[in-house]
Amino acid sequence: ADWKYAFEESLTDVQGVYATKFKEAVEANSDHTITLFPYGSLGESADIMEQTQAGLLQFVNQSPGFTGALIPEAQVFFVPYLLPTDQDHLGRFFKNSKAINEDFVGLYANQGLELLSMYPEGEVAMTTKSPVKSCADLDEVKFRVMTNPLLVESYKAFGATPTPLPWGEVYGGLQTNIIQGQENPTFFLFSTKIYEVTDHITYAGHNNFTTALMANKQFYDGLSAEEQKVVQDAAASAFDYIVGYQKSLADSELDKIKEAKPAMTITVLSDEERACFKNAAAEVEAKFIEMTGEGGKAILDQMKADLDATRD
Ligand code: 6CS
Repeated sequence: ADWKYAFEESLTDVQGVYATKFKEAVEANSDHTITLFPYGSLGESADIMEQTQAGLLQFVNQSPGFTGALIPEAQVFFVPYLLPTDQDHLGRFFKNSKAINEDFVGLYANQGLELLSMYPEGEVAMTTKSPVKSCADLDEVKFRVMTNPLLVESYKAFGATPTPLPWGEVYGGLQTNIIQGQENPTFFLFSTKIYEVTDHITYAGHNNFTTALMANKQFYDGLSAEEQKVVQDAAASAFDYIVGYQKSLADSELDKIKEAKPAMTITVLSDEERACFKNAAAEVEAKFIEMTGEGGKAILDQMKADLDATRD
């Protein structure tokens, strides 16, 4: 059969490269084909999730930044400084974590979704119209975030005025000054030309962009054991590829931004300058537990244990 797979980025972005690897592996190992639907072809992130839950699509790549509204525990990815900036540690964590590979699989299943893979897309950077050296600089800044209640809490705790918006409104919103800042991994700042409508890039090390591939569960459960293995193996090989692929991507794409816009200021905050962002983490973590209760606390604790276990 021909299976439909939608994702939130272009074909040449990280999600598109992952999707291409997944498609190649499925097509090489079965007689099924996959049609890829990049960002925009079927609507926003929320639309492709709806279409997958309704069974119109078989696969969807959606980031917890959007899934957090559906699965509150998935908001855990927005507790600041929970994930390490070290790419090798991150790769080991996603591959081996019980929270990711068992606990979240159950939570997604409750929403009719078979979670196939969670993977990193790179350290998140803030891009703004005015320089950011501390939380105080975010005062009065309308800062776009993905539609995720905990991410709203994060940016409140950082001192900004969080504004949840779908991706399609971000470039125009910055252009017309409805918002004055947003965050995303470096490669995305280049590929979507967000550097054209912001003047400052700031790295606070507060997060790494996580995303997830899932299948409609009814569709997945209806596959033979052999087909399920093809799907799982394809997700695993795409995962292995993408972890290496995105490792040096932030550096190469930052160079392209510098070349495209020499006036762009790029700041890596010092430990001292990061203090207010780090202090906000405890407050956001408490909010997460308030929102998700015992179940959320259990997954947070499991993630911390998994992160410890995968350190060097
Ligand atoms: O900020 C966003 O909405 C988007 N950012 C990335 C890196 N991927 C997809 C998502 O829609």
